[in-house]
Amino acid sequence: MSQFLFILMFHALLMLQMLFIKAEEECALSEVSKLKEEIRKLNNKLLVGEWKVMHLRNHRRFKLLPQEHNNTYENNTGPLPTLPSTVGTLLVHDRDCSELYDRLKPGSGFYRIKPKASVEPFLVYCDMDDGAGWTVIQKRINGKVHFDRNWEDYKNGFGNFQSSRDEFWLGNDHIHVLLHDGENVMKIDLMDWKGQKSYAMYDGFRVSNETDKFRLHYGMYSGQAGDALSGGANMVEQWSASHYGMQFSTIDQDHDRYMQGSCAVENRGGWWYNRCHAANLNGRFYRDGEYKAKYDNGVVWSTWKGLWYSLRHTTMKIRPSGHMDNVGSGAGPAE
Ligand SMILES: [Ca+2]
Repeated sequence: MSQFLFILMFHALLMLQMLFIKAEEECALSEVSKLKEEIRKLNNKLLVGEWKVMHLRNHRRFKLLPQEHNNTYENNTGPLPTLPSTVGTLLVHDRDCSELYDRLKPGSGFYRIKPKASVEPFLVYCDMDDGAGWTVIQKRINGKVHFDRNWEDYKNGFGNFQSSRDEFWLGNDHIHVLLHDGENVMKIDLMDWKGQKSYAMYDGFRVSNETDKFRLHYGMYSGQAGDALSGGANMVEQWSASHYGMQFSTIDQDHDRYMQGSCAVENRGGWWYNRCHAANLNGRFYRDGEYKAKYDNGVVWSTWKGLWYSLRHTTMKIRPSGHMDNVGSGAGPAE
């Protein structure tokens, strides 16, 4: 009997031990699954973080520049920001390149500016070699960047912002905010394929906001290349090609006055098209000057070289009218 009891107790103990081990295993398994869930959440956070950094880079709200690249004053005055959270907190930001020029008189290069308190700082190329501080909004120099882009690209800006030979469109939102306050001048520097330079200037240059489709306004023309923005010399040309008061159009948003089609699609660029243009600085980059195509879709300033000549270099740059003391060298894009 006592032997039977002993066997029974032994089995009971064995059962208890097994139950205990099973409970421990279950406990460990739930711990493991909890840990796995934590890892999954952290992985998600990491992915979201990476996506945010990529998004910020793409929209140039901050930019990592190589250390050896020393033509920005930020490199000379302190460490480069490496995280988006440092933007706007560590550095002094000027409203535009003219304010930076007045404050520090640095050389031409890329700098962060902050035109308005409510706007995140963004990177611009400052042309400091043509009288004073010009904020460059467009540059064509080698045809490496395609300009037949959609509305979002033209709104946010595209191209490269690292070397003086980089091509870009600063972005309609940025251009609008740069021009929101006071009177501004726009200077357009042009160069043909023989190295000949010319320029056009407009005072009272304004671009409305996205609600009004970035509509273009400007005042008096001056310069050497002719008033192509107003459509040329005669009334018929002006009726069809003046860019004054036009809304911005891109390949996916047609706000032009050409009822039969889309000027942006025909002319391969985003611009203030009418029916369609006498100036098409965001057009297709042809490498030989004179070109043949179905449409006059080159990089065109018609009052200087005609509709069938595509320019080699173009720069569009702006600054407040108050900085007019030493302007109009006609030097063109700095090389
Ligand atoms: Ca149309």
